[in-house]
Amino acid sequence: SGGLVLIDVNDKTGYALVTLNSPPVNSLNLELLTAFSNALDEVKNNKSKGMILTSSSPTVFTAGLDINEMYKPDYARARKFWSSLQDCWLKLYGSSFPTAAAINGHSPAGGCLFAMCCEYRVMLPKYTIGLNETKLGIVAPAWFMASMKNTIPIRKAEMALTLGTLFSTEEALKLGLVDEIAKDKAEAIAKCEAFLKRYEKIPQMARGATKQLYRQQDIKELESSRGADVELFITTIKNDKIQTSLGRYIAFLKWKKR
Ligand code: CO8
Repeated sequence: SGGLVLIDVNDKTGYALVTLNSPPVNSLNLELLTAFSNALDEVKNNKSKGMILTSSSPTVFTAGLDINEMYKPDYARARKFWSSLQDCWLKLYGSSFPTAAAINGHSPAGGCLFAMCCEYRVMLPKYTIGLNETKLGIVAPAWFMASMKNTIPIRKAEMALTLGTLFSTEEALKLGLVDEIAKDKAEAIAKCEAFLKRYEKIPQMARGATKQLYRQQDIKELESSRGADVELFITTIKNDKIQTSLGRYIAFLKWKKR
């Protein structure tokens, strides 16, 4: 149905299923990020016991940031865009409620970022996931890196980032970038529910505070430098070489479709 982000709270479990619903590939533009940020507020306010993040696309979790927001952009809009991405990361990575991702398709760049912000990842076979920014000639910000360091061994993270590796589901499992593989979306959601259920015996306050304390340093670093981080983004995308890379990448995506 209509909304860019669908929220469906399961009355039995108390978990909110949050579905990114911007066809064809859930590329994260300003509108989708704003809707997602609002959805995260709603899940917090409706006191859901946990959240499962997934996609309505049959083959793509999300294609990451919408490259059109970075290629020859309107700079006022680009500032809002980056700030809304910061909002989403701060809210998702820093949420007190438990989170899991049912990764039912490809999950490059920003898709991998959101998946890594969750505390558990279940992925369908034969898709790809990773922070592939260097392959586009761009640099993942430090807070993207922080989420990866929080997920996989630190040396593997450095190599994955510098190489811009997109891992297959099976490689991602071996690496610990995903926790389980599921044969289809329903099974992925069920496995996420089973993960969230493990917290039912743990006092909520202690659980949430522990998660937030564990992630506090990363959160604080961005919170204290949000304005500078926006300006760094703007300076970066103003660079001619980066514009050329992004333009080439868009052309490549169109070419590979033929
Ligand atoms: N942004 C904008 N449009 C996109 C994007 C995207 N990220 N991804 C796909 N599209 C478009 C395609 O161009 C195509 O458009 P059209 O129909 O007009 O030709 C349409 O969506 C469908 O795409 P595909 O035909 O490619 O669909 P497939 O199902 O074959 O493949 C994939 C899906 C695997 C997701 C593939 O589209 C893909 O690889 N996309 C690019 C993914 C990617 O590398 N994203 C990186 C984005 S950068 C990022 O997220 C972090 C940046 C950090 C900022 C750093 C500071 C500068």
